[in-house]
Amino acid sequence: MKAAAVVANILKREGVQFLIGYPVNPIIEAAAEVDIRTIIVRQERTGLHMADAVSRMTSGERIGVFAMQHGPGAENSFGGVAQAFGDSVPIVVLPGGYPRRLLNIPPNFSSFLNYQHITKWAEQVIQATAVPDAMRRAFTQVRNGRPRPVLVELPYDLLHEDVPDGWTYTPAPRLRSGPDPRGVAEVAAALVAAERPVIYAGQGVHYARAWSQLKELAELLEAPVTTSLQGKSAFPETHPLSLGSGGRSISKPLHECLNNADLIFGIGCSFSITNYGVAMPKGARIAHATLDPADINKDVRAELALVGDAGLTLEALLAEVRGRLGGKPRGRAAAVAQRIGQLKSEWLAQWMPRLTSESTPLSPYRVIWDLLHTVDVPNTIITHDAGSPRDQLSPFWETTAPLTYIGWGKTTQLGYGLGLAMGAKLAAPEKLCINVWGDAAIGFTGMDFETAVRERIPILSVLLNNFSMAIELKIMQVATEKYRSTDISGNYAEFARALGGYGERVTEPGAIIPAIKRAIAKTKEGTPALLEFITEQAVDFSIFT
Ligand SMILES: Cc1ncc(C[n+]2csc(CCOP(=O)(O)OP(=O)(O)O)c2C)c(N)n1
Ligand SMILES: [Mg+2]
Repeated sequence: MKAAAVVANILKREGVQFLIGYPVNPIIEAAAEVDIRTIIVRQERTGLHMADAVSRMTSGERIGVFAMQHGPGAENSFGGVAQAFGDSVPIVVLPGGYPRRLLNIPPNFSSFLNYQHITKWAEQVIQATAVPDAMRRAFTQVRNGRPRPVLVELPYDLLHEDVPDGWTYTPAPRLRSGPDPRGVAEVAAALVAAERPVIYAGQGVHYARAWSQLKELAELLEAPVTTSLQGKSAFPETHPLSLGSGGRSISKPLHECLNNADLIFGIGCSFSITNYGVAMPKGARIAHATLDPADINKDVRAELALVGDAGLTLEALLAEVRGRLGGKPRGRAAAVAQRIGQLKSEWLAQWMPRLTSESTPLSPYRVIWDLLHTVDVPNTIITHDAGSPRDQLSPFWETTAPLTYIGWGKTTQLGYGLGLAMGAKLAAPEKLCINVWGDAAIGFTGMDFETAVRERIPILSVLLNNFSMAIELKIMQVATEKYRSTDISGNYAEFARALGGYGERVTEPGAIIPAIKRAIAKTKEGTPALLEFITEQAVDFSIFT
């Protein structure tokens, strides 16, 4: 069997249903031969974003895989892999390599060398017989420990060579490790002793599918819960103990409760300092549970720490906390919920004029508010983009079911959201999958709307067109005044139609909801839709300093 066919067979055994890729790479043809659906994008970056969403939306149960050619394909993929590394997403990247006689000779691009710092595992295969071993190593790495991209570079000539009969392959296991029981007792004691604890959940809870354990612990401790952007939807945001998600912009209950916490318990999170995550208050007491010891004491000092899978950690803590509390809550919940509820009403009252604004150009907040109240939220997966749409969407979009929001931002590549929505639709075809982006973001990856049309991936794209990079207005005042440097232009509804999708431009507040309904109907018929809302250059965000 040719090495390319061996790779395809191994992917099949690993449960891979889609090979997303861009030619030339013989693995694409070999995958089609074994009935793995091949999906060809318009540029590598979007394909990686799609693979990324497949992994995220299945909690790593089904790993997204992307294949591209040596040289330009590998070079052009860098952004997609870097984004997955930044946000800790487990994907398998299969670049072709130059033929072995030219493999490591300048100026030929070496994926093995160049991807070292944005993968957790990178291997260059130089013998056809080593292909099964290399794939076993890659899948074992990607399924275990800290989720991050892995890469196997397969030289072009090698892929056409025979792997001798007799090779075998067993799918890689997914192994979990639990926290030290002594540490669990310490953290449980601290949580029980705390008067005003706050739980901060990261995406580790999604990967461990530990949503019910998180809820049980929060309800037992009667503690408010927030999440990182990546962890958003790990806890129902309509729950009386929810503070909403962290991010650059946040809710008032989150700001107040976090700053008044006497203990912050982070579960399945890295606590990495980022502009796109809520900052931990100075001097806060922190208990940090994560599966990656490299995150402990990295950006925040942890008074207490646990290393292990988020599900096993929460289960161990639940047993300890139950023991200490005699199995039931202490009767704090009503007061905690009342305080959160009051802060939330104050905050929403302040924002309601923006969320229900009748002005034109449209308020982006009105578009988001109408969208939230038109879709079936638990059956919708939504993602933001970089720029203002992220900071406008994330605090006001209340998730009610796990894995219904794809939050990101350890690095913030404009244009990421489109591929995420497309990958989410592949992983969860029954859900409405939406990306909300600005007119600068569409400039990066917009051509892949054609991929959504051609590959029958009927997403809903919500474009907030303000003919500007509004988020940059404050910091590019002179360049804007002198040279119009933040201006951009385009008619994206026409663009969507030109690519074979459904496109509609919306300018009036009363037309928002009917347009959303028409677009959803189109997605149900199998046609991707793009709604282009003409919005004001809003620069107001729910930021607390
Ligand atoms: C690849 C990349 N380059 C640069 C940036 C920096 N950046 C963040 S948002 C933004 C402009 C966003 O404009 P738009 O998408 O139209 O949203 P708006 O703020 O206008 O609502 C820029 C340049 C980025 N996030 N990603
Ligand atoms: Mg804009």
